[in-house]
Amino acid sequence: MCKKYIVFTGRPNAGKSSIIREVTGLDVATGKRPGTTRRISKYPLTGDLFLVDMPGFGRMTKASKDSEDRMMDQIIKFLEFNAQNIALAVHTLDISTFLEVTWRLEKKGFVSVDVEMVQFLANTLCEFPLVAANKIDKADKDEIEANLKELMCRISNGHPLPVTSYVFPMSAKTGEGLAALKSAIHERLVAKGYRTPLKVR
Ligand SMILES: Nc1nc2c(ncn2[C@@H]2O[C@H](COP(=O)(O)OP(=O)(O)OP(=O)(O)O)[C@@H](O)[C@H]2O)c(=O)[nH]1
Ligand SMILES: [Mg+2]
Repeated sequence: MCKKYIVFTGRPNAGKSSIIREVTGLDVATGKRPGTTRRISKYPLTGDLFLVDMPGFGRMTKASKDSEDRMMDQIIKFLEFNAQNIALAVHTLDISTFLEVTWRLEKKGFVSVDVEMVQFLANTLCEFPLVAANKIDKADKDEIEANLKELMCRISNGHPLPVTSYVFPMSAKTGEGLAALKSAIHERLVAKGYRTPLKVR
């Protein structure tokens, strides 16, 4: 059997595991501190389909630079090696702090890790990933709107597709926007001929 994967990527603490719990019902570990998911964790769904909960990548307060680099390396290798067998990628980010974090990085001459990862996934998988713009409950509406606008502007850089249909503002905590993401995952899997494991209304 050739395994097929639904992968969730994102920085530490973005809410990957929380979204996986809500969307699939899988009992994956979540935690208040960054670095809860420590290895590439695969969970069987239906048939040959597996869900992959990735560790977070990017700066973590307690991790050494070496272990962060090693983790990023493992994630990149997994994605490149399995590109043909990735049924779907969902990149998760904390939209409530997106601009603040992005500006801080840009001042130092770096590109947002989230923007880089979305573009890396689009290039490696030859398909734009779904983007879960999580934690909308953590800032007011205007701030979230401004952050979403900047996110879309940055990730669509040179991309001809209308990214609005790929970005899902949501909160794993309140459940807002979760149904839209779940439907999009379901629809993409069905379109590719997978027997979908998700129960959508
Ligand atoms: N306010 C708020 N908190 C959230 C939301 N989603 C997740 N959290 C919280 O954020 C923290 C991190 O959630 P996880 O799901 O463990 O995040 P993760 O991306 O899997 O983190 P790592 O495994 O460390 O990479 C937990 O305390 C969650 O309860 C959200 O939409 N809103
Ligand atoms: Mg996790």
